[in-house]
Amino acid sequence: MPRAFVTGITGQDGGYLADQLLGEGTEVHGMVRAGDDDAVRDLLARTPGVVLHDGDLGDAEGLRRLIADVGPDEIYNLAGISSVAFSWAEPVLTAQLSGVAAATVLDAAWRLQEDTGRKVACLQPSSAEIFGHADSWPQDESTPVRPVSPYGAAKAYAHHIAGVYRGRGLHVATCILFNHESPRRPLAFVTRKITAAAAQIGAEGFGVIRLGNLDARRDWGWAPDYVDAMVRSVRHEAASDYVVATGQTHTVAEFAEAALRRAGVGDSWRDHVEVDPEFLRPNEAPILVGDASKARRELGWKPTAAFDEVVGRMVDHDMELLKRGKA
Ligand code: GDR
Repeated sequence: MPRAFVTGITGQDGGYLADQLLGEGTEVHGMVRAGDDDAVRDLLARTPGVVLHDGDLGDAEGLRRLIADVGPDEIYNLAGISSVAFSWAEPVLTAQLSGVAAATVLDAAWRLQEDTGRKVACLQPSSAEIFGHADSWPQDESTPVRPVSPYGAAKAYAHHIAGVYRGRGLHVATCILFNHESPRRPLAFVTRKITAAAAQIGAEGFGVIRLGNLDARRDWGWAPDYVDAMVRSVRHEAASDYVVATGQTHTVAEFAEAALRRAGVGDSWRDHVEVDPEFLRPNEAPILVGDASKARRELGWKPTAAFDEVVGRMVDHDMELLKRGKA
């Protein structure tokens, strides 16, 4: 039975990854931070089969020891700062956890492979944010890396160091993930912020969603699909970079409209959206949309849910939470 080691296992993607890997018979080990008790409880309730280990991305020596002790066949490095907005407030921490820590993980994997003579296959989740103000779209694996946010810069470093270790003989795949959503998305991200508020407005008939840039265009997919691409790329015979995206782009305003309509607000949806400068970022890409042809061709991957379904599932979930008094 293959053994996987997952950092960031308590996050949205980590949870779906644990589900998928356990479901297909992989032994799953996850690293959790001390004090993350609520997230650990939720994870164990959903996926009781995971084996958890205390660890911290910031503790390079401890992480190295943990990877050597667990001795995985596959490593998924999902931990780090995932909020682009937060990265503007904490650029150094973001560089450490979403950038430099990738070198620690990959170096530990490489040493494990050297010591045991067994293949260790790794997944580094890259981000569409590495493209920043791209000159063209859709973006693909050949689009120049030119980030415009601290998060994007950190992920660009991690993307490049993944290539470095691939060149050293380690199987390191990167999935260049465009936005991917689900009911498990925290409220800090625009989609869940909108769907949770839309459900509330739909139920009460009043209320306003305060948002930042309504014109930003993003490519929103269904998170479990993106996790499936990660597993496929780790298990593919050759390691490579893969854009993972739907190829469809919508503005934040269109997301809000779709969510509010789904919640039953109808044509008056515009009355429930306001721009609040607090949520504007110092700089960001106007349009991110990905061309996942290479993942389709080489991995046999394709998205299973389009924009309307993603919005619908999230709003329905938030309406259900409200009904059960759990919002
Ligand atoms: P993003 O996700 O930064 O694209 O990163 P987020 O949902 O935070 O923002 C998407 C777009 O919405 C605009 N926006 C707002 N964003 C937030 N959070 N809150 C608001 O009120 C708001 N109003 C407008 C943003 O400016 C942005 O344009 C996600 C994360 O999952 C990353 O980890 C991942 O790498 C990238 O997607 C691809």
